[in-house]
Amino acid sequence: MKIAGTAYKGDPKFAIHVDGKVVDAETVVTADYGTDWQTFTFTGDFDAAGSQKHKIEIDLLNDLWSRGKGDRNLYVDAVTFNGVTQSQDVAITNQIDKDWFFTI
Ligand SMILES: [Ca+2]
Ligand SMILES: [Ca+2]
Repeated sequence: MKIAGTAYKGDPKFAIHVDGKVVDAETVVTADYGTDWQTFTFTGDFDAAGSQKHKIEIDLLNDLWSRGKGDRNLYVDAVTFNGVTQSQDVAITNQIDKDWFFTI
């Protein structure tokens, strides 16, 4: 996944779940949104029980916002799962989880 963030009193952190299971509990994003991106790769065996539908969930763990001062957010440029890329831009600006669905 290709991600950038806006820092405010610290860098944003995210967790990844695939099909409801924790794949990575905490990753820090240091790339500044607007000037840079970071690419993160996570591996695992996700083809459980013959299911071909998969849900990737990205959670912003440490949202922070203060009017006129700063906003800690994540910005997702693309998510690739098993070679399939979804490139819609998704902003994660608060603690609402965002999901990507893949059928492979
Ligand atoms: Ca994109
Ligand atoms: Ca925020």
